[in-house]
Amino acid sequence: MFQYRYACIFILIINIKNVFSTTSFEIKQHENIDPNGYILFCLCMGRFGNQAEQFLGGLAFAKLLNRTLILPPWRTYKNIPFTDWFEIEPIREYHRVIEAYDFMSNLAPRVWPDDKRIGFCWLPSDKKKTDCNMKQGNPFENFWNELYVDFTDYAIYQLSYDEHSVDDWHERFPPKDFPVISMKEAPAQFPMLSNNRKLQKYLKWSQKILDEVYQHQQTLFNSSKYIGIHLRNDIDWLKACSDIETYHTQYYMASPQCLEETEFYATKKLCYPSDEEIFRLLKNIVILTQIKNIYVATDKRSMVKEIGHELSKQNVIVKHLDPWLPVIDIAMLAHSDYFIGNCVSSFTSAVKRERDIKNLPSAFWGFSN
Ligand code: GFB
Repeated sequence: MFQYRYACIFILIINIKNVFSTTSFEIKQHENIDPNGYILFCLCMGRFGNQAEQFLGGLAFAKLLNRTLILPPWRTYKNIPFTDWFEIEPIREYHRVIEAYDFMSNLAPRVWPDDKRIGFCWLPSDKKKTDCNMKQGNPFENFWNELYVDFTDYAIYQLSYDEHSVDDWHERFPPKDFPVISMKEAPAQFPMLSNNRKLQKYLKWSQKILDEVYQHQQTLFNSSKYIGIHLRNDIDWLKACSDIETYHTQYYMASPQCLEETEFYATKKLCYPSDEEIFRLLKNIVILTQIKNIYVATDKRSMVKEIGHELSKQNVIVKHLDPWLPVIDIAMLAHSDYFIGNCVSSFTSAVKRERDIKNLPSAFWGFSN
């Protein structure tokens, strides 16, 4: 009898322990999961500058819907985890985010099981959901494959991404039925809305990128002041600029960054400045700032010799790195003491936004000074 009573107490203690540990385990799991749901999208349009503008729009949209943003990988010829280039914590000051590979390994098995993976496409109402083609072609197919995502169903919508549609989004796609809204394209405009430019302040370079920048600054200029210039002059750009004046618009690719509050339209001079314009403006800035070091970032023609020759009286030192990663050029330009860029290029706009946040001076070819 005595032994039986002890055995019962022992079993009771074990059960109580189990109850507590199960409960705390469940709570712990719940703590990680956002009951408001998640948003994921492919940065599938253009290269880094385009992607960065779209990313900031998508970040603003995630906050509007109050869903956690799954930070998408940047897209080059492969997926680059978001955190390879940028820190995650500063973004959390603005909104809830989780890195995409982290989400896929740790939360997707519970939040987004294989049979719940619905691809979302903006399509006109006369289209069917089978027209969504989430994974058709490059980079779409590669983007999702590298995240190990297949879709079992599709949803099409004609909703916009601004504050007027928030209630419609919640009504049509409540988090309990659609825990993850995974979109074919970024829920954002290109060129980006001017109001979202300020979100740049949450994009802080990763330590790895910063270390590389400081190393180059040391090697090239002994860590002294330099003027950074962006020369966008490859053949794709020549083509893109060739008939720009026929559109009579302020909204040609990234051009709102300098034209939006003016009465001017985008011009060829702004888009593809002549060598003379480059020498003219650069010389003015060298004389104005008394900075002799010049860092050239370009996709094609660096003009190192030509600039050295034209500005020989100013004793300039002209360096071009041609880094393996284009974002190193962006970070080098963003950290320069004066910057001259191409108003129509979103590569420049990534630099300019960062400098504006830090109150650093910038100018555009064919536009100022
Ligand atoms: O950044 P991005 O979207 O700016 O694309 P745009 C331009 C790409 O060209 C960069 C390379 O991401 C780089 O890969 N590139 C341009 C550079 N300038 C430089 C530079 O100074 N240094 C280095 N290292 N690389 C849009 C494209 O470009 O132009 C569209 O996104 C389309 O796909 C359009 O091609 C015509 O806005 O300048």
